[in-house]
Amino acid sequence: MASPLLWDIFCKVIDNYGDIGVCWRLACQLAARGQRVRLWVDDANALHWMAPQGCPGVEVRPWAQPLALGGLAPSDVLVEAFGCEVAPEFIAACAEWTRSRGQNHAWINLEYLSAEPYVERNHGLPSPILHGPGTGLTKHFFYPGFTPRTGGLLREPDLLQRQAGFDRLAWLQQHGITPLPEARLVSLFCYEPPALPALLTGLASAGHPVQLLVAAGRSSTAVQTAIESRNRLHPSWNQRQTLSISYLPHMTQDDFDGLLWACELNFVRGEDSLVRALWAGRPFVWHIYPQHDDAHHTKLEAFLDLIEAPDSLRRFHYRWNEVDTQPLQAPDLARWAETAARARERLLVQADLVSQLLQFVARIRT
Ligand code: TRH
Repeated sequence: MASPLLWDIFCKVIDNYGDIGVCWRLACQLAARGQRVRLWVDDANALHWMAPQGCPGVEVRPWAQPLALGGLAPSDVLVEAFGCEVAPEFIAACAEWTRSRGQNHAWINLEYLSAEPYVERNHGLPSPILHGPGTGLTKHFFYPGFTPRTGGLLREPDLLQRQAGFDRLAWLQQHGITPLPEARLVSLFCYEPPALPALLTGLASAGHPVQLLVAAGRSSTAVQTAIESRNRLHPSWNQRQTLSISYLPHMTQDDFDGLLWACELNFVRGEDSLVRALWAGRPFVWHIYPQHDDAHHTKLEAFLDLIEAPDSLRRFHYRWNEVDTQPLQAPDLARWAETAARARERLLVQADLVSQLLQFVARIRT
């Protein structure tokens, strides 16, 4: 077995929880395979609830300006998450380590997740640095993805075991959630979809009780706003109280998994929770991170093609993500469950991201 490496992961929190969520998972999964990791982050606040337990082998360091590099042990790999532009003084140090040790310092640019075809074309491409503090180094692009010619998805080696041992009722009880008789449990993690009031009305008139578990943060605020507007415009929208709503506190990443495994339908968003919903294998709806030029519509389409989404799931996604303004139809859980199970099965065959990254780094360092 190759000797463990020292990794520096750089993470800039742009907004939301995805940047740090992905970097934390990556750091922990590397550490679980014997690697040592320094995670440099400009805002570590979310880690207080996402991972209060920390992780052996991962050291969280503040990405201050300038970086405190005095006496820093030379590392072997630099991961620049989502093109976050690593501090020039650190890149200069990497160039110096390469010169002094005569061994390549691997520099990885970890990209955003997409199912679009350019991912396969660009995955693994080198970009030699010809100017500036990193002159002589080569940056490599590493694209997560859903197909064998990409870097794969983050997945812990013990995921299936953990899932098999998951005790749904105990988990719900531990989180103060009492399942109502006959009720469907639905989790909601989203931004501010304009179709949210329509979703709530739809769930309230579904013909069976629904328990909606709303994630902390923007999702909670969005639901409260939507309810106020419903109450104002249609005071009787949930008169029979068939829809009950609970607002969840911020949970650890492990508990967030538990939430997705416990529910019959999961609304997820961004990048990391989408991957977790895929591993959960339950019907899901994705709120894609919106981009100004609507580039996310193409990204959404590529993903829906990838999972071979049936018509009902496509139409739901189009409305949820403002691709169109058609009325929101009721979820078709039976069909969507088949789609989710098939996607999961196919993706589980693929090597996970950390296994692929370790091999890739070993190759480019020689
Ligand atoms: O928070 P997000 O919307 O993050 C987004 C996306 O990553 C997007 O691509 C990126 O450009 C933008 O941030 C800056 O959604 P995402 O990616 O699902 O990340 C959420 C993380 O938060 C995920 O790791 C799960 C975690 N989480 C918890 O651990 N506990 C919780 O209670 C909640 C609500 C989330």
